Amino acid sequence: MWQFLASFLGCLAHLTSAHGGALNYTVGDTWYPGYDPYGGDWQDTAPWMVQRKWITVDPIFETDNISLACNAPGNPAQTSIPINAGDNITAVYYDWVHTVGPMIAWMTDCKGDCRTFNTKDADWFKIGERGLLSGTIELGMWFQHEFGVWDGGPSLWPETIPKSLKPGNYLVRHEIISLHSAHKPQFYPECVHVQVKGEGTGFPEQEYMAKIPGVYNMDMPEINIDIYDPEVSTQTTYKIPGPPVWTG
Ligand SMILES: [Cu+2]
Repeated sequence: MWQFLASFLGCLAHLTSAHGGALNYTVGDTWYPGYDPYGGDWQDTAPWMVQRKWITVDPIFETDNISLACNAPGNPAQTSIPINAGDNITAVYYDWVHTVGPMIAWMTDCKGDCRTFNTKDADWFKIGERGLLSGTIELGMWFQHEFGVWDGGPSLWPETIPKSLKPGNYLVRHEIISLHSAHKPQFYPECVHVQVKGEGTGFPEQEYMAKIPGVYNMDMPEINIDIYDPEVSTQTTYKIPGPPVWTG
């Protein structure tokens, strides 16, 4: 009963706070549940868990917050999603309500077992990013808006594991940045463990790499932004911050 009540309250909190995150993943026809942030600690040792632990759908506001890497507390998962280089991984969200700001998918090499990998040692590279699709910064169509469905169905965010990426254990980090509050960016990151298979030998050069936290700061006009400022609101381009995407 208490468990039921707790998760019921969790749902209410989710709806009233109007935040969220990557709750599940799909690869082909296979569905992988993520860590339910209101589902309880028993998930920490669930042998099927592929997502790093997170316990609130609230955003992170600080660009130097250590939890920017894989949310809080970010404990490693027990297992990983097997995926071939060149295949898609789709992150699944529900009830996503924010509409303005970029969405970026990142990866980092776990240099061995992801279960013992500390993201302080991570060099992250982008595998995909989605921004302003058309129109203006304030009122135009962002992928984040198009992606959010309002009928209770899942919001799907597919990205491709670069085809030439060398096999190994990696984290995939899905990050939504919401910019609807002036000068108060909101970061929503979640990480999933993946085991990449294939014949590739590729790996991105240093120019594609970033530290997280580190890649963003409040001196960046794309991050510390007021989308309602007339000088900004009418612009029709938005440069997604960080290194270029490595497509392999
Ligand atoms: Cu929110």
